Amino acid sequence: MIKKILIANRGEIALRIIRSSREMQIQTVSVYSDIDRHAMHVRLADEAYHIGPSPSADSYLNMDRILEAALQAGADAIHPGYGFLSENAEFAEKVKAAGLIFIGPNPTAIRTMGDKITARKTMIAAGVPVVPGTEHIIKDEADANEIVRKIGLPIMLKASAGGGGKGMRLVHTKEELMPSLRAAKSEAGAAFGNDAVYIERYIESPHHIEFQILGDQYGNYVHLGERECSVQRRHQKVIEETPCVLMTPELREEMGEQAIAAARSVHYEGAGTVEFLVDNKGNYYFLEMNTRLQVEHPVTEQVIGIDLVKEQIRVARGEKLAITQDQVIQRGHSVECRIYAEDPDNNFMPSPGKILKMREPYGPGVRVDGYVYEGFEIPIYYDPMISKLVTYGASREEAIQRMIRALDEYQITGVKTSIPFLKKILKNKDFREGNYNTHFISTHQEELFAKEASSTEQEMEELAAVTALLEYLEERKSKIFPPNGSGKKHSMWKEIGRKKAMTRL
Ligand code: MV4
Repeated sequence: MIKKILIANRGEIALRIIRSSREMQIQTVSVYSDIDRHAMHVRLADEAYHIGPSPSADSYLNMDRILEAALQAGADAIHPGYGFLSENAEFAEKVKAAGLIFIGPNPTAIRTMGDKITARKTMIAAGVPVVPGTEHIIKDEADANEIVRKIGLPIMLKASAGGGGKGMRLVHTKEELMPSLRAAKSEAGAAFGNDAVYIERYIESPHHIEFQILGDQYGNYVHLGERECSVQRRHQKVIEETPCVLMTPELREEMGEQAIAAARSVHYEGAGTVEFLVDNKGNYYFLEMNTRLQVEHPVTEQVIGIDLVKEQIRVARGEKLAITQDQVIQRGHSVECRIYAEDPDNNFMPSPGKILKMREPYGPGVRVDGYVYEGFEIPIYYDPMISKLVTYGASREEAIQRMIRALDEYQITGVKTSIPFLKKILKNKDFREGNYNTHFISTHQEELFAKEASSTEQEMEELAAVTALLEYLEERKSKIFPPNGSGKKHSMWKEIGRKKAMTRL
């Protein structure tokens, strides 16, 4: 039984987990750092424990403090959310050793998929197609030459301890190979404390398509369809959608089965994601498996009609999957936009600060997974994501049109946001036609970063906020000092001073 869950996270995902827990009548415990004392996840949980200073290394990554809070609160499970400790095998082990349930896969699955060379080996053994390349760590320069001779150029050098684009290097020519190899190894060593590097053939203009899977503790699996995540900037996803425009029922069934094979090979339990690169001929290759609930999980929830957090909890408490593959039906279309406190006109610099005024969109087919409120100050210490705006529609066209409408309604002042940039993507012809891959943003650079449109919009928002404030002040002023009708100008400032003096008398 799970009666009380500690959520080892913050922000929108902490709220997301609190909500599902509450609907299941499970108590919730939040943890928070110094700066998050007044954060929404602290307010919405049944209990909250302070776990340390603001930097995540001292709080949200502090395993012992989190475990201490869990034991003190009498929680029987820990949900790690995404990021932070969610893919840390050692943490999953510690949670178990403390007699608690880790809401996630077994530590071995996390470890296997966390090391990208081990993951590749495991996939090859399971018969899942991987990008042609090495099955082992590159031993030396001769080894690298031999591999390149076999698979040809261009290739990508990737850090085994990396993932998500960290420590990657594209190599076009023989001359670049050795310097790139040396650089990649030293970078990986410095960044991850592990300089193991492997080689993959470079896939030109691929799509990033991932499959959501769900497994229980008894070896039952279903896949919940795909998400198209090719709209990325510096390996950060910007827009995700499901279903994917280029998917066919046949390809979906085949890739879904391979995703399940990947999960099965590591006895995966709970919700997980298998990422693939898909080329324009429909060839697909395993890339990575994410052993956590992902940021973009809501689009799957919208079209499948399932609550993934509840499923994670049910699996963790030992229930069998309630659905079989033939009961999984994708209905309609869903799009997610990640709203960041970043300045698209200034190289996406983080724009932390206080939310002054905010009006969030709602209405048919709109879901906002957020956590900020008016007066909340977005901390500099963590990811600057403000919210995820998710729309649902009967068709792709409706979901996109709804997204544009919702973005038009969305008003945030106090910080710069990625909203104007998102609108430009949604209005782009190629995006509208579903004609895009991982190069989309760089291909449409000029159009998407055309300055006037977005800065004008931002200025209009600011002007609207200032106008609202002036009108409010004007209204208050006329209540306190009704117009005297004499038409004679006098200093309001002096008059306020006199009134203050009067009240002191
Ligand atoms: C690749 C690739 C082409 N060929 N691997 C980037 C993130 C990381 N998950 C893997 N990435 C890539 N790996 C081979 N063998 C191209 C990318 C890539 C990419 C992948 C998904 C989404 C956006 C991307 C942007 C640039 C490069």
